Amino acid sequence: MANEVVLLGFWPSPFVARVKIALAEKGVQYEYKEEDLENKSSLLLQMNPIHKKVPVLIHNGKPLSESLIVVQYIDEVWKDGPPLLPSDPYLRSQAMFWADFVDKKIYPVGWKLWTTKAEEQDAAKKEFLENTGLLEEELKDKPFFGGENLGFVDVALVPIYSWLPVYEKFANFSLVVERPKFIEWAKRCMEKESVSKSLPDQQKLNDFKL
Ligand code: GS8
Repeated sequence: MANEVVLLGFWPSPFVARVKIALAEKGVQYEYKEEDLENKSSLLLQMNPIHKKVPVLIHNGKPLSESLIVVQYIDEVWKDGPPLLPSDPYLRSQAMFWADFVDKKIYPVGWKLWTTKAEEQDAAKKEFLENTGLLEEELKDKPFFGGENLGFVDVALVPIYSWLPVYEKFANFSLVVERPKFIEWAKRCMEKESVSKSLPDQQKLNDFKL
């Protein structure tokens, strides 16, 4: 079966970056289409009529959305590449737990660091440090959340790295100082071409305005 793969994306999106990393890890060729979220294409509206958000992966004409679900699908379809999720059911459930934690407790709190002020921002900063601390504990002494290799949780989390200078600037703190292990892990991920080529440029994001 021919593999026709199209990705609808938006360059600053960490959720789109997840899908790009997974496709790069598996060596999948695809066509990338940048969306204007102020003026969504009819293709996006047709392919993701429920949420109308990117990323959307279109595989042989069939659409998939919600980045973690898309990454899981890529892992299951392109079995030849390195696995992202463990095959053991318990370890698999734990990877999904932590990816869900990242969705609920990291990105939304990061968003608040950028978009709120005063007490609300201080509370977000405290929460962000607590939650990245929990992730450091979960990482333990492993190089990656996936163990020796990049895994599902790494793919879910590492796009936050591009946004850190924005968070640090707006909320006035330093993660290198507060969470050195987290930064070391992110830099380790960035040494992989599948990651560095998929993440939005930090400087470009720093200049980006909502
Ligand atoms: C989130 C996607 C999302 O927020 C996922 O794929 O994991 N849970 C989803 N996409 C944003 C761009 S990134 O901030 C989006 O498409 N927004 C358009 C809109 O809200 O209209």
